[in-house]
Amino acid sequence: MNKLTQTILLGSLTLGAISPITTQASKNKKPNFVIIYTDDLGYGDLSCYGNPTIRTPHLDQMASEGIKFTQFYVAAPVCTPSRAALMTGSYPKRVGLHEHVLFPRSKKGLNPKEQTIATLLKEQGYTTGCVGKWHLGHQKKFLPVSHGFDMFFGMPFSNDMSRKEQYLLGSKKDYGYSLPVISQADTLELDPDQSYLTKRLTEKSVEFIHQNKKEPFFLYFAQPMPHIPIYASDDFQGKSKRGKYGDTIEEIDWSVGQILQALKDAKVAENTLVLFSSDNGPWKVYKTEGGSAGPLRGAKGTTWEGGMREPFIAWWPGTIKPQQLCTEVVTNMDILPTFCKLANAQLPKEKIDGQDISDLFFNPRKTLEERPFYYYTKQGKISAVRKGAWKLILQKEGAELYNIEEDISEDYNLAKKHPEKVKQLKTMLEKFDQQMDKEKRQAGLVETK
Ligand SMILES: [Ca+2]
Repeated sequence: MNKLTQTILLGSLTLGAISPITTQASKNKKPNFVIIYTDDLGYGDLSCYGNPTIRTPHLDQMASEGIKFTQFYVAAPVCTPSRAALMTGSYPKRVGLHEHVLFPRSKKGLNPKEQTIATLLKEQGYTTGCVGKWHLGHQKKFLPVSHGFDMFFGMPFSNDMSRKEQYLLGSKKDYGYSLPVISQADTLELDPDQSYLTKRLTEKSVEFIHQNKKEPFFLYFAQPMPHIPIYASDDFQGKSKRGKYGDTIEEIDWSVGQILQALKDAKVAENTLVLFSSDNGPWKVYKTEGGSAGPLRGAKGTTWEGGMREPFIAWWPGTIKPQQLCTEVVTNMDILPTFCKLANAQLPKEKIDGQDISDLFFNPRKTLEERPFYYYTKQGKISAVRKGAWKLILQKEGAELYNIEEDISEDYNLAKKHPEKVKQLKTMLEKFDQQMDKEKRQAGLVETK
């Protein structure tokens, strides 16, 4: 045996001994994946993240049976870019969808050339379903069915992008459109009764799980709530202590319970990784009809922590140990490479920004190598960077520096005390964005609406 062969053999023996992935692989059974991605739900909206009045027993149980992450970031403080980051594993600017959200008159969408979680998993034999709000382009060439999803049932953009809903909100804004409900690429109806959206979308998701339980599947359940206008069904209206917003969250919690129960009923729970999060922070301008960011400063649309740090719960009975807490800095861009690793799928051919964090599922106390996280504004401008405990945020008046670990609420600006740190982080941020300018790819475009 030559030295190279010895090294390879030893290497694989060591890996085999420590990696639960090998156990999955040896069973030759690819795990199913479910992502439940809510809309505008804040860091402080769930009981298990400290909310004192909203009751979320199913999410609390999911967290107690799995891992609760405390430092999970989304790559943008608004819908479209956050979703682009989730689907592609990249900063929104890299895929050209960093400049605010798409509207019903937008001609842009996620470029069909981009490889998404769905396209990559589909190559591995997965059946893929998207239920709920897409918001990465409403024209046919941008819809989920053009991005690797076998099934789509839901809305192409936000639930307020409708003449009727704007009228009900008392606004004079007119998008000139009604909110469509789409099946695959066909419009089924316009302006659905939103009180029943959570129920209807949950039923579709449960149906998808049962229909595909024999094969590996990926379900992306993009909950359109609690984005304004918020709605809950009769069963939940007036039931929470936190008004209409609490009712809406409690119904989302019910929905999560239904999904987990469906996985148990289909006898696939032990082969399914379920992730729960939100696309961005709470829309506080709507006061009590918006959510809470808990101890975090800021809200949706800002690059303060409250705009971009979200609850993140991972559940995989039998593989993820119960009652785990993970305080590592992770992002929604890490989900794509993590799924690729767990499914033995190829990474995208083009450069991405996320990294595989599957080790944290098996050992939540593991320390990852420190890496920077960059915050872009809702208009797609570079705004802040976090590295380790430090966050530098650019303000009109100058750069501010916070020690996020000691000062979670970003109350105490330490820029004057640590000028070297400010300089170092500012250079890092500028270099990163300049590089991004060189590397960014184009969004998809259509000639007509
Ligand atoms: Ca959102």
